[in-house]
This record gives sequence, C-alpha cells and structure tokens, in this order.
Amino acid sequence: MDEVVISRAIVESYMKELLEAMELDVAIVGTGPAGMTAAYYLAKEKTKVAIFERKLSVGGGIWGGGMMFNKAVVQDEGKGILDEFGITATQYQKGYYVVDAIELASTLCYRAVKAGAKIFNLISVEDVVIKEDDKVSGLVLNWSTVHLAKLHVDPLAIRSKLVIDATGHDCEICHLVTEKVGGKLRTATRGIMGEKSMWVEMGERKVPENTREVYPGLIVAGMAAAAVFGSPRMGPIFGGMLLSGKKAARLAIELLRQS
Ligand code: 48F
Repeated sequence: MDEVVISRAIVESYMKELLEAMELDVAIVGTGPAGMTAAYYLAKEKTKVAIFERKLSVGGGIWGGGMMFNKAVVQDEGKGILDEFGITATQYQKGYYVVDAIELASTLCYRAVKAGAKIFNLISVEDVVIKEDDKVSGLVLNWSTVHLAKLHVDPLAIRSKLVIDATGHDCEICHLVTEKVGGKLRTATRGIMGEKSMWVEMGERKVPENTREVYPGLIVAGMAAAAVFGSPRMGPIFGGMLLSGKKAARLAIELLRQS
C-alpha cells in the first residue's frame, strides 16, 4: 500500500467532481431537509445538480429533532415522500407520524446521492453571479475554513442555470441578492419579509406555497421560503420541508424546460 496513491486518488477524484460541478443545471445551497429532497427529485429526472453545504455534516436542522429529542413529526401530506424514500414512519395518532431524526437525515442524504446529486460539504456560498441579464446564474464559493479563520482569500465561482436557496431560517442567498440588487425580490415588500412566530398549521401550509422563483434564476425552499415571504415557523414538523423540496425540484424542471 502506498501513501501517495491514496493521496492522489483523493485529490484527483475530488477535483474531477468539482470541475464537473462548475457548469450545473441546478445549484442548491444547504443540505437541510428541503435541499436534500429537492436534490433527490432533480437528480431522479437526470438534472445536473449539486448541493453546497457549509458544515462538515449534512442534514441541517434534522439531527436534533425537537429540543434535542431526536425525533421529528411528519403529517399526512408528507407521508408519501417518506414512503418513497423508504423512511420508517410510526403513526402516533391519526394524521401524525413520528420519524427517527437520524434515519431521516441519513436516508435523505443517501437517496439524493444515489439518485446522482453531488454534495460538497465544507464549502460556503458567499455570493452569487448576476450579469447584465439581471438573473442569478452562478454561485461564489469559498472553503468554510477560510471564513472561520477570517482569512483574506478570494473565492471561486461556478455557473448554474438555476439556484435554490435552501439555507434555512437565515435565507442567506436571498439576503445576498437583496443587498446586491437593492430589494427586487418577488415579495409583497420587494425585500425579505421575515419569519413570523410559531403557528404550525399556517407555517406548514405556507412553506410549499411560498416555494417559488423569488428572483430570476433563484428559487427559495424550506424555512428560507418562510423567512422570505413572512410566514410562521412551525418547529419540529417536517412535512412542509419535504413538500417544499419536492416543489422546488418540480419548479426548477419547469423553468429549465422553458429556457
Ligand atoms: O436549516 P436547514 O435544516 O434548512 P431547511 O431545509 O429545514 C429547516 C428545518 O431543519 C428546521 C425547521 C423545520 O420545521 O424549522 O429548522 O429549510 O438547513 C440549512 C442548511 O444550509 C446550510 C446550513 O449549514 C444548513 O445545513 N447553509 C446555510 N447557509 C449556507 C449554507 C451558505 N451560505 N453556504 C453553504 N451552506
């Protein structure tokens, strides 16, 4: 066994995949439930898709369940997606299913990757590409460690026909775009409306509804959709996140066909 063969194998195969990801159909930011569900449905339709995740681990807010009890609840509307992924769901009472947070995070990840989505962890998206057509057409990337160490290192960029902001409560990509283009989002206020206090029923209904193209080339999904369109938070119920990811994928496929 040879140390250098191992090192070459890692560097060459990583570089090959990073180079392949420099021209994407859809670039997703964030590996929470919405981002990974979207990636699965996009990859299943043979869309060239990659997710960029800032952290070492994928899964976003799934792992901790509710207040670190690592269980999540999914309602009737999301049960079909759990079944399609093969995630065990135990009925607690009519209409409420309990899932194991670890099984949920790991299975969403596994199925997205096996369907053909590429996940790059430890990479932060620090900006987007917007040219004269006023459309989001790529992402600006840097190693998360560069940000953590506050190093002054320039980023690299990738091109993508569409971007999905699945960055959760902080809706980071929409914030970046709003700052750069001066409030031209397709919301009632033209800016980020801000997530509202908890109201489970309304929050769950609104998340898939608010999963939309919020700026040319930019779709918002998951909690980012709630934050951008000003709908309520809902806590550890995940049906809306899964349905939002699925809708984001469907929307992206429609937009890709139109273009
Ligand atoms: O927060 P997160 O899980 O997003 P989500 O899919 O799901 C929300 C639920 O987990 C939960 C909830 C459900 O009721 O309220 O909170 O909307 O995952 C977002 C992921 O995006 C990554 C972040 O590390 C997390 O894993 N992320 C955020 N900003 C960036 C990023 C960025 N600029 N670059 C790369 N990754």
